[in-house]
Amino acid sequence: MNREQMIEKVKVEMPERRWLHTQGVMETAVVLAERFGEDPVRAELAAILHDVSKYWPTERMAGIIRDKGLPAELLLYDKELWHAPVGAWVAEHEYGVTDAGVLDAIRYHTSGRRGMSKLEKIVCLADYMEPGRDFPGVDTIRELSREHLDQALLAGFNSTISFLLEKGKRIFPLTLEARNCLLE
Ligand code: DGI
Ligand code: FE
Ligand code: FE
Ligand code: FE
Repeated sequence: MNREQMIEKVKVEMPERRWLHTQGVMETAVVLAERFGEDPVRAELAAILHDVSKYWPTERMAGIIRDKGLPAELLLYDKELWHAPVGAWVAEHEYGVTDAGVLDAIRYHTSGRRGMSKLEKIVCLADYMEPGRDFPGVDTIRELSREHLDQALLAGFNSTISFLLEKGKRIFPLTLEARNCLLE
């Protein structure tokens, strides 16, 4: 499947506003890739597909997690986390993506993980700071991203963890590990 075909297929999976977000992540990921020395084509590909299953019914995502051998532990944490690993599965099996690094960038774009690759960091950070995002601290993240990939991403994880604490929600272990790893 070529880029244009992928875009047409992804667009109809989501409402207009989420497609606008996806375009923002695509543009931002390309800029960050050029800035920090990653392949912009791979960064854009991961960005196109990163939220592909975001609007799937919960049961459809849970079905993929159960039936395709994704980590069952996910089912114990916030449903918001599920679309990332499910998206990686969909990218591979419905869009024919074979680049394991791109699949991992999709898989870990929400949670992060210990020892993230540069591509994973770029997609996760682009998701935090694309132009349509507006949350307390986003401008600090954008500012940090001019020079410091890790510090910008750390600020992103800090903001997510604070948000989850405030809401009294569970925190997925990979997010804590991703943050701790950036502080090592
Ligand atoms: O899909 P997006 O909205 O573009 O962004 P995302 O994939 O980063 O999803 C973020 C949502 O996931 C946000 O509302 C917080 C929620 N979430 C729930 N539990 C966790 C979590 N995010 C992280 N990183 N870690 C969690 O444990
Ligand atoms: Fe997402
Ligand atoms: Fe994210
Ligand atoms: Fe996103």
